[in-house]
Amino acid sequence: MASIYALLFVLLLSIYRTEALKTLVVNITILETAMEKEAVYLDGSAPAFRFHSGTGSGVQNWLLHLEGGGWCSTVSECLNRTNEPIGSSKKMPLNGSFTGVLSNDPDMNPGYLERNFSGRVGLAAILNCDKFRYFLPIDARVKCICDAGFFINVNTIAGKPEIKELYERVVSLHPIAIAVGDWFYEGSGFQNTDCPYPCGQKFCH
Ligand SMILES: *[C@@H]1O[C@H](CO)[C@@H](O)[C@H](O)[C@H]1NC(C)=O
Ligand SMILES: *[C@@H]1O[C@H](CO)[C@@H](O)[C@H](O)[C@H]1NC(C)=O
Ligand SMILES: *[C@@H]1O[C@H](CO)[C@@H](O)[C@H](O)[C@H]1NC(C)=O
Ligand SMILES: CC(=O)N[C@H]1CO[C@H](CO)[C@@H](O)[C@@H]1O
Repeated sequence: MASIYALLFVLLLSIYRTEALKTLVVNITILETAMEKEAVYLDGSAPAFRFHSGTGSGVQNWLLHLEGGGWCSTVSECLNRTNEPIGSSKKMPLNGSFTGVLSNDPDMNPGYLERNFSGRVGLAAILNCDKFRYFLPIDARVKCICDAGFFINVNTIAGKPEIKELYERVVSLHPIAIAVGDWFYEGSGFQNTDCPYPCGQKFCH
């Protein structure tokens, strides 16, 4: 009986501890200058990030977190995203909570003080790790952690090739997005397939 009470006590204590954990609230920073470099959200709004500086022994270390879920595979799905934080910085909450691996509470995040520069997300971490490396001092230690992004090309339990179809949609939609971007920013030959002036003005189509 005593051990049951002890267990209950530990359980209650851990519930209390979980609730007592501090939440780190961090404001948004909107990077208007990046728009000159054509780095924009899906809806054309300026890119945004949240930054909280390290402390103590972690002051020189960085943890870069890329938000996952960047794919949209149809025009309507992509359009819908322009109304969500994932597709528009205008829709991002002004402040957001840093929890889990981003938390500054050692109880919630034991590795906090040792954090080093790393990216966490699926494919974006795999595809961009070398690019991040390139921007950093040669002696910086870089780790990229991929916590998602592996898709096995097999049918679902219901017998449907969902992953294959999703990839097909993403791959066929993507060149359209590049073409529209190039056309808008007068970047490449896509404009040459456009109709001539006066129809050639931006947003004319
Ligand atoms: C976050 O934004 C709010 C509202 O604009 C402001 O009152 C607060 O001082 C900001 N916090 C920090 C840490 O900048
Ligand atoms: C887009 O949003 C509308 C309204 O919420 C919803 O009915 C529709 O299913 C969404 N379309 C896609 C492709 O997600
Ligand atoms: C976060 O921002 C909302 C408004 O967007 C505000 O009501 C709330 O007080 C803010 N929270 C903190 C902790 O700053
Ligand atoms: C956990 C880990 O790799 N920590 C390293 C982070 O980077 C600093 C140098 O900036 C190293 O001293 C740590 O060992």
